[in-house]
Amino acid sequence: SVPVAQKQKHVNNLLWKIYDHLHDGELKTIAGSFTPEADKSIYTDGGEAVHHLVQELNDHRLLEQHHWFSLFNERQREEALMLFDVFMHCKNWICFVNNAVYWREKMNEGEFVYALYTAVIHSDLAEGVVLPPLYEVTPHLFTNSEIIQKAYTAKMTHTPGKFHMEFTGTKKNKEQRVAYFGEDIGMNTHHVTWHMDYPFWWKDSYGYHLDRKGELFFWVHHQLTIRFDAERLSNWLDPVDELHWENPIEEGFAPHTIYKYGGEFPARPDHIHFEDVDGVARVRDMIIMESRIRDAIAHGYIEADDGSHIDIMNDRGIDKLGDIIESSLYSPNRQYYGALHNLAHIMLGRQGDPHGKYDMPPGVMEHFETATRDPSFFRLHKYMDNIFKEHKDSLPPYTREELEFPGINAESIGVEGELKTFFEGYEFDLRNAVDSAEGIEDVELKSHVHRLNHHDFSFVADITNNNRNPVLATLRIYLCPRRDSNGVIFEFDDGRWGCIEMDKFWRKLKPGSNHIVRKSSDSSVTVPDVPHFQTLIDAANSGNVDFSEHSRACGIPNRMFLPKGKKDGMEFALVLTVTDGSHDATHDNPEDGEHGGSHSLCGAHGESYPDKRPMGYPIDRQMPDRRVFESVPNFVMQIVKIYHDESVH
Ligand code: CUO
Repeated sequence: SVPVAQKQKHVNNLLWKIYDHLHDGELKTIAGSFTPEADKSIYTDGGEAVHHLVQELNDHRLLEQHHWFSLFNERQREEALMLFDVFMHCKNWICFVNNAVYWREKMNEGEFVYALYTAVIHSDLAEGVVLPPLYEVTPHLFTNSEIIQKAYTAKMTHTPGKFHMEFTGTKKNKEQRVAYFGEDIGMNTHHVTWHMDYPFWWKDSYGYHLDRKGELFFWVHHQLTIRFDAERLSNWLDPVDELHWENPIEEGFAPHTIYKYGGEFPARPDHIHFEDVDGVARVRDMIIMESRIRDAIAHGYIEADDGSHIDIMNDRGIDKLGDIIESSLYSPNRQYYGALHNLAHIMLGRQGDPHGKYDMPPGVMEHFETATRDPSFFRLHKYMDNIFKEHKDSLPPYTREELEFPGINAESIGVEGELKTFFEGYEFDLRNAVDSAEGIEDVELKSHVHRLNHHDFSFVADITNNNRNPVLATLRIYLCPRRDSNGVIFEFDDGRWGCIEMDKFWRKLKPGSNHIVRKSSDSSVTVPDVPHFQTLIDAANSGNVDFSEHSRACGIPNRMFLPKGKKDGMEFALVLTVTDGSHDATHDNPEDGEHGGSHSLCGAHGESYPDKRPMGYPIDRQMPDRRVFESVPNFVMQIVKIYHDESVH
């Protein structure tokens, strides 16, 4: 079998300068004589998947190279998935890499990158391989056109350069104050990776079931939405309002981003009304889908395509709702409920040219890499979040018995160290943004960005176990903005929906008092920075590729763990709930494993979700009587302040 350092090297070289011919001589040699269908015994399906793709190639049906790619384009997605299917049916790495080299030269580059990323994530053959950060593979989707143009000039004049990337827009646009969130390269990596970990096109025949995929869709986007609202509050802005099909979109957007091939991303003026989009959907269709979904919530059941009713008035209802709203292939009735979310992305992406009069390429909303740059992303997701909330609010509040943990007293929750945010400079590599020109050597090209970070700290908790025996406990920590943009304290039931999940972990509690310290860097919602592409190249060349902490790129960047504070402090309620781990935990000995670092938002790769409770428990359901929450001895709350250091580090 092939050592992982070798595989890493292959993946690096396949992705380096994706728009150029393969540089790596070794890869070219191993694939030099490769014909995909020559030996069908290298595939688990007898070569069926690859036969399909070869036919498309021979019939000249495949999308050309040097053309934009969007996952939301049905035909383009179909082609990318044909290649994904080939990778997933390879019996060994040699088959995988040979096909990669072969199809890299034949297929559209965007399709190829997408197929390779998703296959490396989902195939056992690629275990241990770390994917380079997409912002250093396809930088066009993560930086603005001004930077790209400067990089080209620098390359042609052979002058190394570092270019300062500004956030899109001007001070005249209030939205610019929070652009650091929607345009953060790490946040975008989290978002695009989540959609690769949990693709809407996933079928279990690829090898396994994606546990609670629909519920994760709700939860990961709910967390994005309320994190964005928390950032807005710290910047003196109101929370996002939901969009609606019959109302103006309000914010326009000028993306200042450019495709490698395909021109500028289209812009959209302020205050326009939704228009039907030719070949996609009518506004009327969107309203019908929405009302069918709202009816399902009101009735408490979904109508499956075989006419049966699926009860959603329980903990699992949210998972089914997520499936129908996104919609994924897990949806029990795509015919009837449609694809509200996916179509909405396209609808929003096309509002600048709804009838295709100007032959514009897809908008930023039509790529998961770029979607959060557009303020309408958060309006769209707030709209869907409110539909999910309608369902959650239709469930009965938790009873005292469902919240209690007999014998357990949560005495205190607090912080060791200071909750302090700041902006810092960070550089990433732009060399892959520009073409290799004959006779012109690579020069150093970097983009310099400002990004949010915070000082390290720990959560500290004291818990008394009055039972005679040790118990396994699930600790959940939430951080909830305390005041609205006018400084008024949130009503309890409004405030709880805005709670940010900070951590979830398991501990054995011995009888008596337990002092628990949990480092901010250990959080179950975050991941560290993805290693630079160059770091991965150097590591593979030296044969030293232990990147175990980077096994996944899905997760909020740890430096954005804390929402930005204010100079004089911004108030949050810090909430700890301690519940019975022997009831909650899916896996044995959950206190030993971390299930891949970011399991709260991204699950445990290929396994069942580690926590049996609904995501967001216990603040996911309405709480008409706050006294229940306050009187349960295993819950505790503390007001904390997050400060912001205004000097840039
Ligand atoms: Cu992640 Cu709309 O689902 O972008």
